[in-house]
Amino acid sequence: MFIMDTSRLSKTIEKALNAQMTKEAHAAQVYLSYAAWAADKGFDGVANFLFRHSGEERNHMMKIVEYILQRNGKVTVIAIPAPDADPASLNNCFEKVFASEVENTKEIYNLVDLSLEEKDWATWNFMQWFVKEQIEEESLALSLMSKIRIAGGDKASGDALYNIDRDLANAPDDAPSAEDATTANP
Ligand code: OFO
Repeated sequence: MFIMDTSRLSKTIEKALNAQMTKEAHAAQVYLSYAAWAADKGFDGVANFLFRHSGEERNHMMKIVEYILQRNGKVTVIAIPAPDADPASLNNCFEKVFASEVENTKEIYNLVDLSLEEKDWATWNFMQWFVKEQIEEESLALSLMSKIRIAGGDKASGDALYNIDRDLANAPDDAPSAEDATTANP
């Protein structure tokens, strides 16, 4: 009997989306581990910021799960690789956050490339949300790095670290987007 294939994703795209779903779950674990590290070191503001960010990464994972299901593809949940070692300092923590965002951006670009190659415009369009999100996430990570660099990097004083920690407790989850800027409100 002929059984119609109702999946709207090619096997290659389905595999790549599942891999990206696991990568977003991994990013959530990475932020979770850095947050727990920061809380343990007494940086409660940084911890709060990173815990919130871990939740955002989990939302990204769910976004991909929902898209695969919507396209009638198969979601494959596998083990999430463990995060790497704890940061050595707050400076190192922010450097690691930036590196992990850049790494994730590369993965997202690969998926965009693949959807372009396959002319899968639905997936291409879906992935544009992630392209935009990564601009914000990289810019947020860069601003963390420059804050601590100005404060003296690994040699930042206790006072400077205290101020950074206090600021991050109330920092917004998202960096402002260039697309929303106007001349009056750059
Ligand atoms: Fe999922 O955006 Fe960061 O990594």
